[in-house]
Amino acid sequence: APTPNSAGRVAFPDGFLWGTATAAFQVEGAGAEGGRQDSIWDTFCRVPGAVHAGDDGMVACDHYHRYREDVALMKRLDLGSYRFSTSWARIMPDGKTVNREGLDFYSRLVDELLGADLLPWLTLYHWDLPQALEELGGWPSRDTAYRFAEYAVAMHEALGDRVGVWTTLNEPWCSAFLGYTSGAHAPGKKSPELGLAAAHHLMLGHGLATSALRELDPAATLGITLNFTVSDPVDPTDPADVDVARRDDGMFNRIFLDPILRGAYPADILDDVAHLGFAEHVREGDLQIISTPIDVLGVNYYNGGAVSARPQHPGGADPDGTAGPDGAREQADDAPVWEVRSPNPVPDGIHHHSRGLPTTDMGWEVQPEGLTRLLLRLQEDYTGPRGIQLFVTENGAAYPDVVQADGSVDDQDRLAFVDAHLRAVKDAIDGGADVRGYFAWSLLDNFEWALGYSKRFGLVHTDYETQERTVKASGRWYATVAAANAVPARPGAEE
Ligand code: PNW
Repeated sequence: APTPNSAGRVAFPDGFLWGTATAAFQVEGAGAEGGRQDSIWDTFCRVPGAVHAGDDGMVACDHYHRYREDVALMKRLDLGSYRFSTSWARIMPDGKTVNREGLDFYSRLVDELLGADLLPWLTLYHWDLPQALEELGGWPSRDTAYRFAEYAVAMHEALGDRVGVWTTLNEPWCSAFLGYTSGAHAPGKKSPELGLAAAHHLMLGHGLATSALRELDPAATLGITLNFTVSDPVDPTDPADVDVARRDDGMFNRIFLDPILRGAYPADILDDVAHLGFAEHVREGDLQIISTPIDVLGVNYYNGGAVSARPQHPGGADPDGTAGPDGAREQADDAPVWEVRSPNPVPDGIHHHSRGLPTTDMGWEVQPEGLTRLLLRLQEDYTGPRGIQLFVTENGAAYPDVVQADGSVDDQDRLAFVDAHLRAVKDAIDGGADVRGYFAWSLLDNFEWALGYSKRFGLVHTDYETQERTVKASGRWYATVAAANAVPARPGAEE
């Protein structure tokens, strides 16, 4: 539906933070340099068939050596912040001993950012657990939560004088359920019980790290980044569909939101997973640690979903009027998100229906208004009452790049995606959501996990042969947004 922000120029509140995001394993390369040892992703990349085309992170975007160039690029794009992650396997290669060379790399990166007036937004964990810790049990083991807090403290000792914003975890849903239940991500385990154990210990690690950082640095800005879905029942008048939407929302969103922000796991989800031994991992005092107050909630949003208790009829048949105009099927061949979006132990029987919306190269439906609804819900039900600020810490789209003879990339599809989602953010702000910034995923095309280098999310094109960076049309456009603190009117729209 058209909103006041749907076509004209849209100005953002003063001080709104504009940035781009990356993650260590996806961009750094230098996999065996500077004392770094294997993370679970290095190991996973060696499993035949685990990662597209056998790709790995040994070189990636060579950001480890090219960080100066990349920071200069961000500066040229008029950005205000860089959201990056630090590699635990670089800092504690054996899982416990601090490696000075690892710390030095991030110290140089932070100095470079500060010299370019970019705010360093540091994420401690973006999925690259040291392999040594996986061998001791990984996230399903309670000890890993305590090791994580030690790592957070070591990072703060090294960088706390220059880094003021600390994110504990990126997307614990992915770490727990893609890593230990569906097996689509490292370490590739396939067990509902392990996924749930990992989920709780990730929460505990978040809480332990947050309380340790708070004690060291009362003025620091602390938070976590979660990935969210917006689950809509296909038929809101059908109690079975409504219940499926409840479970999808519960296992994706509330299982992390509630312990952090309300100090308790959601009762309905505890019921649903009781038979999987979840409650046995939760010890006295854990929830108090997990609910240590945070300052910011990072919101990663790519898409929502229409869910039903019934499968969507394949190929054109549309008995209930829910298939897309192309007779879209329940799970298109090119829709990897639906394969990985259903690894949850409880929600067997959750069927994702296509709504016939346009999709990106990931097969993910483009649904900007879902972001508006998500931010408003978070504000009302979770962050608003606690005075917590919202930041969109990831949003973006994969589309194949067409490189012209002159090297340019005219990615109007990606530009339109970001444009539409920024307008959706502004709709949420206008409705009362306290959103303070937006990070586009991603600065550069990079290692897209199980899909290797086959999917491109960058505002900047990466040539993996030469490591040349070329700013795409979307990147040039995003620079004008950051410089003006406003989204320009769409071509042809009234000013
Ligand atoms: C996020 N899902 O991953 C990550 O934070 C990024 O590292 C990644 O590159 C980006 O989104 C694009 O994929 C996700 O299956 C991976 O729902 C999978 C899902 C969600 C987020």
